[in-house]
Amino acid sequence: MKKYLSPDPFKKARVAHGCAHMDEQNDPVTMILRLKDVRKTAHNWKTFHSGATPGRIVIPSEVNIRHTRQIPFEVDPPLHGSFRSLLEPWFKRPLESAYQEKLTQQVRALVDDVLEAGKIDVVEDFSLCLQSRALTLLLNTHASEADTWIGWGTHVFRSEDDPLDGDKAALLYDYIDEQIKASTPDPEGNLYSVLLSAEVEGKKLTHEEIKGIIILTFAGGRDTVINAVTNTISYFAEHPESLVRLRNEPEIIGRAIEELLRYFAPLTQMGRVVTDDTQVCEHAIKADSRVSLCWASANRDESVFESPEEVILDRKLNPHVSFGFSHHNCLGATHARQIMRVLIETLIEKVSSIEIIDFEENVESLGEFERKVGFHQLNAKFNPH
Ligand code: HEM
Ligand code: EMZ
Repeated sequence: MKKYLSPDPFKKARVAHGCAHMDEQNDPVTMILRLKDVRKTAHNWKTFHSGATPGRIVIPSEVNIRHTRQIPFEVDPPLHGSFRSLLEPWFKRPLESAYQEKLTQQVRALVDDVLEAGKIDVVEDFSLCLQSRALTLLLNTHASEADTWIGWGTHVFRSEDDPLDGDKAALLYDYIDEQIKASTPDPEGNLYSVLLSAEVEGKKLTHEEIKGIIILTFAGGRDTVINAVTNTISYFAEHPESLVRLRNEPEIIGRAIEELLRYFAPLTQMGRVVTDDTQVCEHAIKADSRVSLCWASANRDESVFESPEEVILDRKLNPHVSFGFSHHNCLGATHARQIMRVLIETLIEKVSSIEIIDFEENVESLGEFERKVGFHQLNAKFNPH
């Protein structure tokens, strides 16, 4: 069995029913598995809303470990749109060349370290460092902040063994409270200062609203980016010829990024709460129950993607939903795509091969399904040209 593979556990249920049921903390979830249904449901925010009790649309539910509403993630239109208008220009900064140059310097330095180090754990020693350092660019904070964030481990408020560990969550919340209190309003400053000086619908943001935006920026871009980077490394470890191909055909790097994101779907699913009795894929769904948009399954929908279980680096038609769909599509996607691009360009330039020594997969248990979403550990050695 190839180590990089991310097998599709949903195929049978997707083809036969389009839906599946999952029990989760006494709050069951109907999982929506086909691309068309996922898109339709994501678009219909009136019937499938995000503005439920904070934490309830996340699977596993975070209602017991989080009371702050994440913004704009847990807000519905029209208020959602007002927050998006405020945040979008900030989250598009990764398109600027100065931002890309700094990111390139960070990634080159990290790859140089790893080439010298011998055996490393790609998750802890590479992906987590890359994610944390790159986040200092997105927040526009001092580079040394990354060391604190690296110390928190791969998920910012779920501990590895206990997804509902409240103490771990408190660490992040206290840190953010302090950072907001220590900041002063400045529209040209870091994200805290920018938010302190901003208005939405004519009103200054409250401490709790700023906290909700910052928690989401830390949490939403943490394990997702770590999974994307670690899975990408595992793929190139087993496909050194793909690195050679991308060096010879740099014009397909953009497509390769989308294909790796489609195949690995770093975020498996996200929930919605149903506002009225309704139906999805011919199943009756009661008001106030949960459904999930299963991005990972939708990305393998055989009625849309040719050979969905294969990584086709230059795949042309690729309407994947790894970054979600419609109103809540990922605000961090520009940053995440830049990370993938700089990573691939740096590997092409500096690395001839990657040897995997041993690994421990990160497998999610989702009712009847088990899905590999990444690795807990991936010990490997990078070799230079
Ligand atoms: C939303 C995936 C990286 C911040 C989403 C959604 C998905 C997703 C599927 C939609 C959620 C929904 O519809 O309920 C990913 C993946 C990433 C990634 C696969 C990496 C490969 C990031 C990064 C950040 C970020 C780096 C910021 C640091 C957000 C925010 C939202 C979001 C703020 C909510 C947008 C809204 O509600 O309007 N992401 N994400 N994400 N993501 Fe990401
Ligand atoms: C939430 C989520 C955001 C959630 C778009 O996804 O990411 C998860 O990793 C967090 O646990 O709280 O931020």
